Amino acid sequence: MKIASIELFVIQMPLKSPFLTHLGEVKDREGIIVKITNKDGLSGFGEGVAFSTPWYTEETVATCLHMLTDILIPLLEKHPIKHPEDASHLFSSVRRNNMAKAALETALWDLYSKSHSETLSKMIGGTRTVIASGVVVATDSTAKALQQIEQYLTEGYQRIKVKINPNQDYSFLAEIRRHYPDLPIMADANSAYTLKDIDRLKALDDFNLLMIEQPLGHDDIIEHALLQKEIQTPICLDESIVSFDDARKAVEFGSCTIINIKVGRVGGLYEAKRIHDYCFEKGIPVWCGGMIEFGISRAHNIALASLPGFTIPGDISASTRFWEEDIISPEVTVENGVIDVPLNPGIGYEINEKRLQKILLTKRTYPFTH
Ligand code: OSB
Ligand code: MG
Repeated sequence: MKIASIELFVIQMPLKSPFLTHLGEVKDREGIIVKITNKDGLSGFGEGVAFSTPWYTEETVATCLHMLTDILIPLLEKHPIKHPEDASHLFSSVRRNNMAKAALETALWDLYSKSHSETLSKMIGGTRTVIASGVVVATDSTAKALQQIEQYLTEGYQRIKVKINPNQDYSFLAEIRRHYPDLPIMADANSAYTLKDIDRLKALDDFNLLMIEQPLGHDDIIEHALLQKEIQTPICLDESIVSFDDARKAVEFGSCTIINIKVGRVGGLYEAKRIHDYCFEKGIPVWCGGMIEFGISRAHNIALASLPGFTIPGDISASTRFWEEDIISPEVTVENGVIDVPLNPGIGYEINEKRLQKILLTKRTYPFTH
């Protein structure tokens, strides 16, 4: 892969409405767009999905910029690669910083697929032509949650995820269930509980949830295994799984029976696919998580979710879920609960340059000299 230059665009866009969890509120989404151009003039795109502050993982936009600029881009310039998988191996000499690694690695996958005139989906082994779409309701008001669910169901979403915490769980879910007895619902706690809350968590078995996501510590797999023995609701891990080995250990240990795979959290598409392949073999269902992302990461998620083991609708919603106008063209749309896997090479969407310019904060260019 003969790289001519790498460009980093730092962007910021307001959300249509704030995204609220017990950890805080996201109102404005800052992010990093990576553009890698090869000597033939083809460009691949990736997205750094870290937030402005380290509330979800330890990375931030600023740490990602540092890692990209001072460590990962120089590493890639020094060690030319033939395939995106080589980048994954190359970056393994750097501890963690998975979202920074994924931002580059995913751009390399897009570029590699485009240079082979192949869709990213096919390039990574995808088999689906459409993927099932789910959406997240993140508010602290039951009335607003019910309103949003109603709206999302009319837009065709197949599955609803709600955010829960000890101040918003049993009666909140009871009210939603009362209105929607048969709706596929899951609950994401983002580590809001400890094992002391075991009775609260047991009580949630009443609601026939598809799963409860990350109830305990963000880096725990031990206590989740103890909890899973006590509750009927399947446990799904999100934050705790940052590598293939984490996934393997969590499955072997009984810490979860479902895994949320996020490309950024695990350091790229190669690692995401390895986790998928392992889970597929073990019969562990997986689904694709979301990061309140812009269109580029959304497109990478669509390709990932086209792999055969993604049997549960993921947090992959339409561009309009968060944005007045996305940075890709066409935008991601949901029809009858599904998103079409694009047929054009690479991620299959064009960049909306005008929109990108409008929300641009800073841009840096790194020409490769050899
Ligand atoms: O825990 O899944 C999560 C968004 C930001 C950070 C963490 C999480 C989320 C979501 C997904 O819940 C939202 C989305 O992009 O649809
Ligand atoms: Mg989650």
